[in-house]
Amino acid sequence: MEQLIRGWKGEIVIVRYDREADAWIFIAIYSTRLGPAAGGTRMRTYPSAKAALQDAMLLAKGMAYKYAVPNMPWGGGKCVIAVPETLDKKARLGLLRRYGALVKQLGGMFYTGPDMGTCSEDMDIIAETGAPYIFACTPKAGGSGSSGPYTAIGVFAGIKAACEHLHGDGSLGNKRVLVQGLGNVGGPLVELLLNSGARVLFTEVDESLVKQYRSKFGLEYVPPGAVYDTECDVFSPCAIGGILTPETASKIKCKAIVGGANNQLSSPDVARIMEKRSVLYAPDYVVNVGGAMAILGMETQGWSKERAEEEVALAVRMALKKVLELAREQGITTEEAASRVAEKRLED
Ligand code: PPY
Repeated sequence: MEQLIRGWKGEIVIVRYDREADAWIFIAIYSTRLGPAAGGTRMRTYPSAKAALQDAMLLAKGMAYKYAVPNMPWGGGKCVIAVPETLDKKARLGLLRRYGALVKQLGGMFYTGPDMGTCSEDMDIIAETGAPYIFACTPKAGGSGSSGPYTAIGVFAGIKAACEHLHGDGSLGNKRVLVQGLGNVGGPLVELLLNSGARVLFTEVDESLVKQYRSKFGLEYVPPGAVYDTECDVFSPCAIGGILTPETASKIKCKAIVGGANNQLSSPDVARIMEKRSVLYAPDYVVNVGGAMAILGMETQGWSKERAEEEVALAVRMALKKVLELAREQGITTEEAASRVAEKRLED
C-alpha cells in the first residue's frame, strides 16, 4: 500500500479500519483545485485491502477528470468501503453510521453520495451522522434520490452525439444498441432508447432482471459470453469497469461504445486498439457525468429536476462533440483527447 500511495498523483488518502464490521474505509482525494472533493461511496468485497485502495485512487482520479471536462467547480474524490463477504444488516447499519461520522469530521473536505453497492436509503443512514456532507438522500429525507436516471439521460445524449459524429444524423431509429447491465443506469437507459425507436439488446448477469426485461419489454437477450461477438451499432456498458481489454477490444462488433460504467478501459492504451478498428469509444467519464451533475446542481444550485435533465443532456452532448473533434483533428485517441481537455482545466 505504501508503494501505491507513493506512486499516486492525488492529494490525500484517508484510511480507517472499522474493527466492529471488519471493514476498510478508504477515502481518496485526487484533486481539490477546482473545488471541494465529491464522489460516491462504493461498498463491496475486494480480494485485499490493497485492491480496495487502488480502486479508490483510480476512481478519485476519474472523478477529478469527470468534473473538469464540463467545468464543474468540484474536486475528484471517492470512497471505497471494503466489506467482508458476510455483513449482516445490523453490522452494516453501524458501519454506515460510523462512516458518516468520519465524513463529518473531515468538515467539508469530502462530500459523498451513492455509488456501486450503496443507495439513497444508505445515504439517509450516513447523513444521520454525516450531514451536511451527504448528497442524494431519499426524497423522503429531503434529498434528490437516485442519480441513475440522470446518468442515463447523459449516456443517452452521448449515444445520439456519437451517432451524429459517425453518420451526420443522431437519430436512433432502428439502431441496434446493446446495453450491458440493467441496474440504476442501464434500466432507465433502456426506456429512453426504446422511446427513441432504437432496437435494444441487453446482457445481464442477474437472472431475475433478465426475466423481468424479457417479459416486460420483449427485449433480445444476449448471454454474457456472447457480448463481444454480437453485432450492434452501439455497445453501452453500464455495469462493472475494466470490460474493455486488449482481448475484448480486438473483437467487439459495434461501431461505437458509449456507456455509463466507470473505468471501462482495462488500461488507457486499449483505446488505441479500438481506434485502429474504427470503433468510436466515448470516454466513460465524459458521458457518465450526468448523475453527479444533476445531484450537485439540484442540491447546491437549486436546479429543478427539469433543469437538471436539460443541463445534463446539453453538457454531455457538447463535451463529447468537443472530445471527438479534438481526437479527429489531432489524430489521437478519444481517451487522450478527453485527458487533454481535463488536464488543461486542472492546470489552468
Ligand atoms: C460518479 O459519477 O461516479 C459519482 O461518484 C457520482 C457522485 C458525485 C457526487 C456525489 C455523489 C455521487
